[in-house]
Amino acid sequence: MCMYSIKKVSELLNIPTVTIRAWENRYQVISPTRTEGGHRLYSDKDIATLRWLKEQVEENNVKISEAVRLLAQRPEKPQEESSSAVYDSMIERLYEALVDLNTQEANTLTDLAFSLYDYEEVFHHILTPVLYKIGDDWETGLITVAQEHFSSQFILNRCTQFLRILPVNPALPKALAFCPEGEQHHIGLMLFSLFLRKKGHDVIYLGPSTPYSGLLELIEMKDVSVVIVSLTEPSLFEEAMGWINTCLKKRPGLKFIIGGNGIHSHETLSRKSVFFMGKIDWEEGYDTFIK
Ligand code: B12
Repeated sequence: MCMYSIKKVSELLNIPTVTIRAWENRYQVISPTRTEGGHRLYSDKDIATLRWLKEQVEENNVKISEAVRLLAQRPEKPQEESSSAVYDSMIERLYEALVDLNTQEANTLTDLAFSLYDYEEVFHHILTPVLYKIGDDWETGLITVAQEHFSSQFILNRCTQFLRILPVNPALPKALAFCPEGEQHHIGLMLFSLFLRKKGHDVIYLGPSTPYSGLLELIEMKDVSVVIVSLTEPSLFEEAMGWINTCLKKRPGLKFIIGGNGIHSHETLSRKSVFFMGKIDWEEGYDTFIK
């Protein structure tokens, strides 16, 4: 179970700390536990109750005293906040900040997310869904290209910061990560590179639209053992497989990990050398293929 400080609850729900304390003292609607130092700690259930009260006051124009009375009368108390409900609210607020081109608010929300959750949870359950929503709304014309560019650039910047600070263990196999020429989408590549960096692997990150020419020489020169490829555009898939086959003929010991929405499994390639990885099975794939 997650426990949250009053500051986190305040940021998460957008309710001032003084209001939270007032509701608690005046109406005893929630009873947070205390740390040894006496600081309040709120549960998911407390958060659900506060969120429900806030909705009554702000959306239904009900006075807080009346909202508390209604709460007591409700046959069902607000459900304990599931992580997915908290994720949904973060996704919604970050999305709003990004399409409003509000860097400060977007940074505050992202900092909050990183302080509440493990960073992989933030990437997979908050940042990726925000980008998918941005993509859907851009496709239907709800938001502009500028808003989409601002959002993806913001998220990419936040991810790059991690790549700089994570320490490298030189004893682990070295990786090289790239998107083939023509492929601009590289946030998925960045996330998987961060996953490997967190394990301690050195990752040479080449990023989007990288030409194949000269790559194998670079791999040999830098003693790379694992090559990471990300593809969103399906029409680039066959060429990528052709290049991998050529590499494997020259360097049979190389390993390739391929992911992204543009890939589909390829039976002709050896499963020992090439691993097609999905969206969430990274730990398992890592254990069976790289470790
Ligand atoms: C941001 C974005 C862009 C940015 C990219 C910026 C950047 N620096 O990456 C820019 C503006 C450049 C762009 C351009 C285009 N885009 Co765009 N873009 C998006 C958007 C909104 C988000 C993509 C993203 O980063 N998602 C978040 C990441 C984390 O998700 P992901 O890539 O799926 O990765 C996950 C998994 O697939 C996996 N994964 C990915 N790679 C790898 C690699 C490995 C090894 C592993 C293990 C796993 C893995 O892990 C990730 C976590 O789950 C999507 C919307 C969407 N639904 O994705 C559209 C989207 C991908 N774009 C689309 C289109 C059409 C385009 C353009 C053709 C538009 C145009 N007409 O110019 C161009 C193509 C450019 C090119 N040649 O590549 C379409 C793709 C349609 C298709 N082919 O199926 C989408 C789906 C939008 C839409 N709804 O129509 N885009």
